[in-house]
Amino acid sequence: MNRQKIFSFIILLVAATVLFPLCWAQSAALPTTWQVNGNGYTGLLVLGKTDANTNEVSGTLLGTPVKGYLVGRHLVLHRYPQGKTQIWDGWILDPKLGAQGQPYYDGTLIIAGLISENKGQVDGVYPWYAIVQGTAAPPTGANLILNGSFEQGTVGNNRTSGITHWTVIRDNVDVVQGYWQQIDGKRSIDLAGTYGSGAIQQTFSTTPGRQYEVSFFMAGNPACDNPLKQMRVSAAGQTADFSFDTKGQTLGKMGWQKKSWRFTANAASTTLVFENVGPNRGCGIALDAVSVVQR
Ligand SMILES: [Ca+2]
Repeated sequence: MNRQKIFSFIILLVAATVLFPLCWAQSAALPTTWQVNGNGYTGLLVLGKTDANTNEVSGTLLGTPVKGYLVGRHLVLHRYPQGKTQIWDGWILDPKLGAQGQPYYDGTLIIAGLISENKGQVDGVYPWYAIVQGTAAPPTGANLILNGSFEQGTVGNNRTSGITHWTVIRDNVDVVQGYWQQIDGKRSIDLAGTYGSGAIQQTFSTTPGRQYEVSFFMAGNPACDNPLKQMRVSAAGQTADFSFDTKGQTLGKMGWQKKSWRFTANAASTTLVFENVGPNRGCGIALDAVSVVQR
């Protein structure tokens, strides 16, 4: 590199340093909803407002609350899935100010960066990316629930977080594979796990004031307990009760029924809860194929 080129490069660097924050300040507001798609992670990143004094930003990432910092275009988010610590460290890029990375994208604003896992000892660093959707609302008809068919995770008795993207919030539930007649894929849930009466939940991004339709398949474990199984579904402070009579049903003929229920969101994220209710402990409501769609 000759002197003139070095000089030009320094001028460019200084100009970029000065202009970068100005351009950023003058640019349109940062989109709040991003579609995450990379390294096995699919779902939404919803960013809240950045604190102008501290640069702190919070939001939800793949349905779980996250906190972090947004300094200029540098975004760092901390996430705690299943007892681990993840740091999502990325840059917001666009074609005009895309000097931070290779402009391999088609002009869409993106976040590109790394995920590192566990504090201090980095177990793995993976490239990731998120593509902006352009609107706060996900595409109509998209299922907002991840692993709604319970096919990912640990089979058998689950007390905490063995079911990918779901959290067991009370007692325990069973992920059933091969035991009874399935309705969607290879696995489904018995909401009353071994000697328990459990509850599971998942959080996802919503638009306040919008209506959402929850759909699922329901049956009951006919092998023990009172034949009448009961369940409460709740979201955004609204609830609905469901029951299923296993009289006449067998493990080979479960009698799965499709059910749906609507609620209205009152916040930027909503937690959907399925809980087994009533006296049954061990053989409760069977649940599968959960979906939530914005109406
Ligand atoms: Ca399933």
